[in-house]
Amino acid sequence: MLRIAVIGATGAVGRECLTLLDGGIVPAARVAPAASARSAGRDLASEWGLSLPLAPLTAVEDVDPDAVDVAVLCAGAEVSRREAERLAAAGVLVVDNSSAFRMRPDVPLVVPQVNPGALADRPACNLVSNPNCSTIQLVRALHPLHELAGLESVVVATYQAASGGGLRGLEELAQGSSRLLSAPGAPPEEAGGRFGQPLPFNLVPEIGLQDETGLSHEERKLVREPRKILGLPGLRVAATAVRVPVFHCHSEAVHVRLRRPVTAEAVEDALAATPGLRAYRRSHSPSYPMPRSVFARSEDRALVHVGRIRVEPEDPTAVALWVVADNLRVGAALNALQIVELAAKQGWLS
Ligand code: 2RA
Repeated sequence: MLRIAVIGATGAVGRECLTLLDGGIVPAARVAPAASARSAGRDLASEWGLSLPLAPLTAVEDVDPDAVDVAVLCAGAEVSRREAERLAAAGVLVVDNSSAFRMRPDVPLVVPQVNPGALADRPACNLVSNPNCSTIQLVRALHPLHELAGLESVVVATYQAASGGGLRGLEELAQGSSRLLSAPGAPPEEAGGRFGQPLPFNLVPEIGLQDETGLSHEERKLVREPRKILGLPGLRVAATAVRVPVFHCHSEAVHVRLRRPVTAEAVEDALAATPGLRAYRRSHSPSYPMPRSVFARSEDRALVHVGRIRVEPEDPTAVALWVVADNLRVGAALNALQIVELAAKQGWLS
């Protein structure tokens, strides 16, 4: 049984981790939640009705590496940069949710359903990076297509929920929406806030700052991370990431060019045969998932949902998909804990 620290426990992803651990996803002897010093001492088990063996919440800086086998970091890149290497150097396996180490060559970037081999051995640096939420659902949909007919190129447009901006993002969408509905004639809100622009009844085609090429931070992740996870350094990826006024679940319109021709039936069968995916065949009604339908049931929040499956009649190497997943669960907490589960199965975790 493992001793697991969840750092950033009071945030949206951290709370998701505790909920999953409470459900027994990883047999944990002891779970030590940590967050900012102002939250220290909170009894999250009674606050949130959890039954797992939960230690009292401590400040991140006070996490004792000798009392922990694994640390799951869900507190943002700044905390990760400050704490991850301290804990890793002391022998703790660190699973980091931030973008801090993802592209470091010596740090495995892992989606257990796609590249489990990346964890065949314990990384010498004791660091494992959890990919970005929109990357995880994308590669889990792309992988069966790559197995079926080889990936040539990908074009993806994402429609990302407010929960990607954490508890503050959810609050800003809720409060801003009710304000707008109660005063429709009010002047438009100023730019700024969690998403840089007002989100209620709006679309914000910029998630993170743009670089000199015009690519946003989120789009750079969508271009670079799949190449590392799929082991396809030359994979061409074009991405547009949009924040949408949806509370939970990211959606993605994906257009793929394959190396070999396929039929829609073969694509549906490949997706349907993939563990952890739910394929919506063209004969289904509806033949597509939606954020609210995915978030409505707990078992669906653990799956990647793929619908609107199309093969271009005049080009059977061109496939289109609509992919929806819970970004806090599939796209963060669940993948991170599945990494812990995989590491434990490999036998090199104490
Ligand atoms: C977002 N993927 O959706 C980013 C970070 N969670 O905001």
